[in-house]
Amino acid sequence: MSGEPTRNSRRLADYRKPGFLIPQIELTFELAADATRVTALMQVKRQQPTVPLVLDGQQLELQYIAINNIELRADQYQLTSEQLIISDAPAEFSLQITTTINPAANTALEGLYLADNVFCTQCEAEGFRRIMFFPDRPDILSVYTTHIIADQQQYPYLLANGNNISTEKLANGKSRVSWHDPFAKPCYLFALVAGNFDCLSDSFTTASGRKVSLQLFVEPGQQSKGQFAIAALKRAMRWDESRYNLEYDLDVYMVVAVDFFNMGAMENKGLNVFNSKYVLADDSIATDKDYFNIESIIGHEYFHNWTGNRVTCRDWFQLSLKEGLTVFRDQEFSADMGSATLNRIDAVKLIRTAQFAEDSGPMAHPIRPEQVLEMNNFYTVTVYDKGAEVIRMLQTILGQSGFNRGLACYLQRHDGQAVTCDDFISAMEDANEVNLQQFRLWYSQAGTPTVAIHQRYDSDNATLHLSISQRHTATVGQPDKQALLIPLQVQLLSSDRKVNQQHLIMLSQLTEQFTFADIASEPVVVWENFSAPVKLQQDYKLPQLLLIAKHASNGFARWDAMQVFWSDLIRQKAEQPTLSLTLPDDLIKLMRQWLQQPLSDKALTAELLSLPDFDTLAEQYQHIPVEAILCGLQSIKQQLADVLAAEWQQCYQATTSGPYHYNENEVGARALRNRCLNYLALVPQGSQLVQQHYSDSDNMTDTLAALTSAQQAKLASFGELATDFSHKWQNNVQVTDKYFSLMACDPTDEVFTHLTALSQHSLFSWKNPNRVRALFGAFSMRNPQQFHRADGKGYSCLAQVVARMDPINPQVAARLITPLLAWQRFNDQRRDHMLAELKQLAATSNLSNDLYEKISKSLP
Ligand code: 0A1
Ligand code: ZN
Repeated sequence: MSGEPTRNSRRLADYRKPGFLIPQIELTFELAADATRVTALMQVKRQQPTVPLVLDGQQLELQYIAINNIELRADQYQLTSEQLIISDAPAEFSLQITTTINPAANTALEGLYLADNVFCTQCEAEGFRRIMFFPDRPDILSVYTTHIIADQQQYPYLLANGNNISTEKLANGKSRVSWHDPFAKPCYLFALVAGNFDCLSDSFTTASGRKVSLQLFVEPGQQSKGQFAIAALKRAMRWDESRYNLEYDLDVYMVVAVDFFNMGAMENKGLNVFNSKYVLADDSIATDKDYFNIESIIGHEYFHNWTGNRVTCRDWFQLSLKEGLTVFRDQEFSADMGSATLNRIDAVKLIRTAQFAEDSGPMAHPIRPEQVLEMNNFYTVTVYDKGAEVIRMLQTILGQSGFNRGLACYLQRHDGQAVTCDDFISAMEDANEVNLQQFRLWYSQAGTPTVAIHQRYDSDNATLHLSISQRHTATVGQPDKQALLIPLQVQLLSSDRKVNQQHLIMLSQLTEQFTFADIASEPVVVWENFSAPVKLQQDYKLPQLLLIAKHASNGFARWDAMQVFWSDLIRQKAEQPTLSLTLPDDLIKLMRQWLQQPLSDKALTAELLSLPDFDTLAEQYQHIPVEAILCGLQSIKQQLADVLAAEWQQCYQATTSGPYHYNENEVGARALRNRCLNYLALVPQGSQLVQQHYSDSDNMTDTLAALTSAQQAKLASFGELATDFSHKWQNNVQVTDKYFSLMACDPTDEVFTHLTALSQHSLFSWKNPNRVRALFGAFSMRNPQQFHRADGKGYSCLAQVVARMDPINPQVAARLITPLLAWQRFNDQRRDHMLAELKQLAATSNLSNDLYEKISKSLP
């Protein structure tokens, strides 16, 4: 069953209700590395007259098929490379199918795979069809019973969804373990794991007093590295109860950490599978960011139990129904666990870089896409993170209690169903008695709106007039757009502080006027919290930006004002490359103040003192001026380092650090101290300080801060420090990933030598997505100097990696190729190099659907 893959896109408009339902299924897995036998016994019920029963199936060997215990003859069904079709299926019957599959050969990590001696499944989005013949679509909900038979010594733990119902020892050293999940679920939530693990056990008593057993499975010997994840899980469970009144529903919640995984984690009912990167942590190997990610992803998967599992998606076009909502929920959780301001800043950075870039590129799609070739290509920042922004706007519009009412109505109304984004909005409308018709456009319209605010202050009448317009540019397949409902949360703030008011302005027209009376003196309009995923234009100059940066009540807005200032300055350089950039005294004065007296939120102080990164700036141009951005950033950074050298030093010394603890205050202090270090590396005394920082460090955050500061400042000591680091951690695969990423960010030509050498490192494997992403993902996403070299060497390096990865793991290959798709945004020379690489890839035989879809959309 091989040959060229089929290239049939599906459309949302073509959705049809299922022809048959499968309310119950009993599965038996006889696990063996290269020939696992899967027997499925399904209860099938016809829903539509005359239609054939169509089951999906890929890379399966059919062994046996019977209806009501009578084996079918070969002429009673049709088998293609992707489907099994039974034309004359009765109205209600039992269907038995046995297939064999080869988990050891499955390097795509979709379906059932064997890696590192662990059998593991990944079924979302359409991986179940690689396990057995089944209508692989999320609107078929079944109650699953799963039996697993395997060698007891090699695979002491045999896990599946739901509650354990029996464990038996068989003859010949095997065991048979059975599971039953009472909640009907779509097949993408099915999971099976078999392997040898250390198990951390804990328990959680729900608000209504039910005791839930919590089990975390990690690679033998790694038990102590699972404590943080378990504690985070308990915090998430408590938070969902107190914020949304949502309790866990099974007797056991299991999490398994595996090193081979395509994404971050997966919310399989009662049996989450996690990339070990987002579970394993202790104070010596995890950075503050790692701890943050673990808590947020543990939360995310747990929150899916209601938003995704109990109420799921009717079809994959509705993916944002569960993902946008669940990202929003995990963001709110993280905001409550740490610095809300920092969380908001980080979320906005992601939108302004990756999401805005996606919106302006060939893969632009609305948060509810309308046409898909390979579903795996739509697990995007648009569906996830812009999706979360859309949910956040609903909360802004309805207020937190109105939003919570709407969510409760949605979950109650649709419990146990597979529904649509429209159903979600209807629940919000009904619970709040509002009409959200115009708001629904956020689901169907792609692209980033630009909102421009023009203000006129009438001092005679003490009145502020705002003229606000929204502009929409065409995106692929969507030339015409309509006005959106956009909530703008603002503060009016005057320099004499006589005016200080909050307003929620609702935009609904392309151009609108708003008038505010009794405004005693001319204010600035401060945009708070990035209340909508738009680009905002206001023409503020330095004095207004400084007023906001100093005095706005919203931390996000203060940071944003600084970002606007730096962006404007770099733009001057881009427009006039010979210009030497000078920094205004008032700005230096303000930065000096922050360094001498940091705000109580030190993490925010660190952000206020940071320049925007390359990607944020690049996104602000239709044609990206690579050199101007890189040189501009470097020149500003050096000037800041020099002019404020004494203050960086003073703040560095004053921001003390005791033994490592992960908590909000100390995370903030480390961020600020390491920001100072990063500038200090650029001044003469810096080298010594960086080395000291490295040798004094008792944690990974400080260690990596020393290493990256040395690397970016091109300090002579960098090589020695990096070698020391790699030796120290040579037996730890997770820290070695950090070492790979570090070396991939070398801003000098040397990086290509590192990439070649490290791809032959004993811990590197092309089959492991974490390794490949650590090395080549870091190179293409975090090393703009070398990746965007004008001679195209960076592009050709990435294209070779993509070509090599596609036959091994198409999902990973398709994610890696993203930066090359944006060729239109670069100058002729870079554009030619990128296009040449894309064309060469396009000509490869047996290109996966994943890559084909992206490349064909991008090529002219
Ligand atoms: N639903 C998971 C993400 C996920 C998606 C696809 C996967 O394989 C193709 C794996 C995981 C989440 O949102 O966490
Ligand atoms: Zn999710």
